[in-house]
Amino acid sequence: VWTARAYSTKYPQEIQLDGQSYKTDEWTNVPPYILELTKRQLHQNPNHPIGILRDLIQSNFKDLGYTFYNNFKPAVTTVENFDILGFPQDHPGRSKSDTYYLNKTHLLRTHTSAHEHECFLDCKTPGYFITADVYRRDEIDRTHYPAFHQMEGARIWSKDTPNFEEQLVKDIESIPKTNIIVEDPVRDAPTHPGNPKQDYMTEKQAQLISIHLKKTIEFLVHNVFETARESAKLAGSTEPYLNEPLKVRWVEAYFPWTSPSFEIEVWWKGEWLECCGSGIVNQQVLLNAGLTDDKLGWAFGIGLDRIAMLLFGIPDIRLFWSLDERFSLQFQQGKIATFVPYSKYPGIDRDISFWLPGDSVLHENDVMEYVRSHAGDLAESVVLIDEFVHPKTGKKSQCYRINYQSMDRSLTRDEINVIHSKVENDLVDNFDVSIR
Ligand code: FA5
Ligand code: MG
Repeated sequence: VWTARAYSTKYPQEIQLDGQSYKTDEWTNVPPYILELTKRQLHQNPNHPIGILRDLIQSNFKDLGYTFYNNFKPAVTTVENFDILGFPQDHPGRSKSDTYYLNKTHLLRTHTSAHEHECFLDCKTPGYFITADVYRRDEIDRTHYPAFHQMEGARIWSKDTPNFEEQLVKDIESIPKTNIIVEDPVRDAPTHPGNPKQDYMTEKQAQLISIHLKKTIEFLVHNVFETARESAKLAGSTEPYLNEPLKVRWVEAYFPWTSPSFEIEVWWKGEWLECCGSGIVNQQVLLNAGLTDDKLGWAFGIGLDRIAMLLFGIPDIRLFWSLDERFSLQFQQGKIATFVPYSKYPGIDRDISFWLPGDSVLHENDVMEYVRSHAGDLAESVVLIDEFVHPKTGKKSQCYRINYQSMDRSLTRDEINVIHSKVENDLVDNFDVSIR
């Protein structure tokens, strides 16, 4: 939550973005450095790892009946990002601590699902893919960045198709086979409370559509990870997992606009990685998009950045945004090359400890934001390392550890001192904390 003072000192009257002007108000919380990121469009760059990964997936699906949308602008309305999809009014995703608002009615999309409705209406093929940059206020570390990329997939049928269930079976059979191993699910999705089969389709239809969805995502994941293995082998790796079939598992999930809902996890180097949320689209969302009441289908949303980190051996998510040629010249259209680090510069840790005022509304993400506003990509990580309440005064104390590190050069103590003081001053000015 932002104080009035933070708002009035930080934001101009109007924000310009993609040829539109947005009047700022008490909801505005997009800092200038985030607006700058919207210009980068990494997924459209054919020689950038994110663009290469998008091309790879698109090429696997090019003859399977999908339209590809890659040009949606990041500013959307709260209706598109939340309401149309059935997000409850009190969903945490709507809060200012999680989402970048241009103003009360417009925000930077937090997921590609914000464009589902327009594609459902526009699309002339059975399915579509949307790739776009998405924005979330979040923690800072090697795998989290306030901007990342998602690819949305969706597929629709009409229940009025002659021999509909036989058609679904045929459509399932037309998905290319993989040798992927599917482990037992952690729990069956349809048993999740509030996540049942929808009344307007039969048990059989829901089952077949779920199978079509899962086989499609397994095919996608299989292609991407097989490419990752080949590339690792070419780079000389002899690790045993490279020769074992890929293992995945389906986990029950909940999304406001799908029912039932599933998440796939992929076993990679000894860990289950959450890759992709999905489910059978709620009929109301299809009706909201202007489709007729005979339509049914599935949707999924996959995060591209963490997968690209695995594919290209990229150790830190910030590198994707680097403008250093030692990074960008390593990647070429159609090639999955393993990133060769050009050097590792030492980081500098700085702690910041303070007492919070009694009625404090300071959120962890606010601290992250101030650090990023002053340090930009020099902020490698921000971690809340200590928190306690004074037994007598009842006052709360917090300590954050900030690691400053550059991808491209050595930092001096003096420049870090300057940045760190600015962070301290901002916290004092805007949140009335007292530095300890
Ligand atoms: C969604 O965003 C849903 N829109 C996905 C969806 C689409 C569900 C259609 C149902 C139907 P989620 O917040 O879990 O779900 O994000 C989806 C994927 O994005 C995650 O599995 C993860 O791979 C990636 N992701 C999420 N947050 C981050 C982050 N901060 N940095 C990098 N990748 C992230
Ligand atoms: Mg998730």
